[in-house]
Amino acid sequence: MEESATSPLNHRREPRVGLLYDERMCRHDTPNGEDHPECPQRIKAIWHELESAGVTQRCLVFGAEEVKDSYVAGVHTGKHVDLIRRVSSRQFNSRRKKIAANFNSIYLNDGSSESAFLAAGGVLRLTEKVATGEINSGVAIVRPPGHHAEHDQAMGFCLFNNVAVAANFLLNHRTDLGIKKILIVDWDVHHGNGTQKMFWNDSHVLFFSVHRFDYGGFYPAGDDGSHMMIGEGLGAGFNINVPWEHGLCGDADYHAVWDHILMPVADSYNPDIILLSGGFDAAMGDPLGGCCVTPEGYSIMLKKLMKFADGKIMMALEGGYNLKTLSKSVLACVNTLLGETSNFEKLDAKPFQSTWRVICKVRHELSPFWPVFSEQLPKELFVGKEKPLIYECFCRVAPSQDGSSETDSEVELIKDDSDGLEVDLGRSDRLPIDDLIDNVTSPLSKLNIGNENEATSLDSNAQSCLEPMVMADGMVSSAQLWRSHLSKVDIWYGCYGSNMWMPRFLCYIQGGQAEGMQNPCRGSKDKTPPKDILWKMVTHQLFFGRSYTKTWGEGGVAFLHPKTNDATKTHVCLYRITLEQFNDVLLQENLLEEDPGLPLFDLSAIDSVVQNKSATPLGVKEGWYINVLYLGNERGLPIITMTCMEKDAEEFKSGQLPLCRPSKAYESTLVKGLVEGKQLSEEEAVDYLRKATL
Ligand code: X5A
Ligand code: ZN
Repeated sequence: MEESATSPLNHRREPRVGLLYDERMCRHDTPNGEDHPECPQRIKAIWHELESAGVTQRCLVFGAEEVKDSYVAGVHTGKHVDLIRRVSSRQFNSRRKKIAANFNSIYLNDGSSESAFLAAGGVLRLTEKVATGEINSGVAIVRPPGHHAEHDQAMGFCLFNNVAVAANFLLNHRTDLGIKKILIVDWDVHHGNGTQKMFWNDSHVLFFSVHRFDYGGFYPAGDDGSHMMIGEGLGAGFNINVPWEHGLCGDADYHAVWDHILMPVADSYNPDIILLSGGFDAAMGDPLGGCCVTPEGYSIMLKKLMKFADGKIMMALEGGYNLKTLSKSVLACVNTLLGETSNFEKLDAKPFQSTWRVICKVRHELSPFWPVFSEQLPKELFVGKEKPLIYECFCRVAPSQDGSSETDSEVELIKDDSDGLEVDLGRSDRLPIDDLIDNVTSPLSKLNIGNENEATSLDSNAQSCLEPMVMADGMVSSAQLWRSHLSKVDIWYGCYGSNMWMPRFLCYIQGGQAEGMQNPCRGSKDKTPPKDILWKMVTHQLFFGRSYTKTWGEGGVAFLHPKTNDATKTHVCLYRITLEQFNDVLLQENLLEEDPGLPLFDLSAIDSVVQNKSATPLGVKEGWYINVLYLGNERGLPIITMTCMEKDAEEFKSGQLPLCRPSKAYESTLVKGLVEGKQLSEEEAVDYLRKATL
């Protein structure tokens, strides 16, 4: 870097930052003026913000030129390039809407084609300038965005994959520049599915994406964004996904991922240039993202990236739909590239517990490829590991300082301290309450795209979202949030007693009373029947204990000895249900009457039962079936069951607790289960149950 020693003030010369902007990219719009979040105003608002702040004068400003077809064809099919080339022409007037509707979340008008070629061309030229050293870094304020576009199709508001076109250009058309390793960082709130696929087998491009995933429920839904997607062939280990389990992630969560995943890997990879898929829809207040990143948060992330590749960074705009936070965030990024060194207040907010879980999963998955990931993370990082998850947060409307109206009031996220643990005011991301509720509940519901298929999928999406209850005292309970999350996780529930008989088990799911039962069940909140049924033998002893139960009257009921014993084999019927349903079964098995508002058995409990083979539900001390056992896994999902505590089993054995034959009604329920489940004949089943004893 040149130091101007002759300058009277001995100022370090400002880095050369290129800005690319071209109003012609505003011509891409909805065909009949319908509202759409990906609107022309987005780039106008950014440009206006940069001008008002006076930063455009400190940068080198470039207009866009249309990309050559041949460069786009490096990552897209010729057919797709031709279609986008021609789709805005008059000959396509009558077919254009239909073509757009055939893609997922795409609109097209007579300006789309030009915008798409300018966006890709702009990103390509600015990237080239960074690569040659003409500028130190660049920001391409372009639209339509690119990272969802796949080799043969437009998708998710994206027509061409602008960043992928530029990366391919450097690697295959400007080999003279000596760029052999490109790091693509995608911090748009959505997964960069298009970019991932284009460089899936390529070790010259390390693709890193951090995005909201919601167990595959967030756009672009499915498994593509999972942490398991690490690339293949020569590209194995060169695709890194960091999938958030939920919304509300903010600076602390992103910085934790930067510090413990992206920085170490960038250090090892040592890229020649960084291309940033800079979407700003993870920004606080974004109508689609539901996350909480601040402009300072983005600055810090960018600053950390500037340590690599000699600061050669080209940022291309992707999403970002709140015009205010979008333009403030881009301004913060440009200032950062210009070398601004304002000291941000030390952010003392803590990452979510789920963030540590995600970080550990990603590091584990990629540790065969990146030795730094094999290092153990310092234990202090996990302070409060046993502390509540996001759904145990409450959002409280704090009385405003000056007593002004409700709309001015601010929201604080605090954790429920009813268990006497410290109240965590760390996450004091401040948001207007309406935004907060909207962002958590309906990240997609405001979208209305002129596409029938999309409309239905949006509806069902909105439905599956949680509905926090606003309570009388102004508390907003996110008690329903845990249901929404755990409803997306499947497990196998292993049954060895009356639940082996499907009609009896269905009472726990759908409510009601099956033959032989003396009481009805209330059922689960989610009445969906099991998605699959399997049978398995386990090496735990089956026995009958207790002498009376509310459901079956006189007689013993089935237990599994919590310890394995290779000499005994027990039939277990596995139902594939959701973790939410498992929680409801756990409640009913233990006759816990009230909905606890919190899950008894959450994802960390699953982690712990898999690791330790046994776990007890959160906060439950009493109950006959509070010992959750891990019985192995089937098709990648854990098999769990519930039985008595080990000390109870010992007491049954020693006679302190009564062992007792089952009643006729109970026994015949188990026989029906084994017979209808095609495991045993009636005689065999009777014999099998008679032999079951401690
Ligand atoms: C670039 C981008 C989002 C698409 C959401 C579609 N696309 N529902 O942010
Ligand atoms: Zn996005």
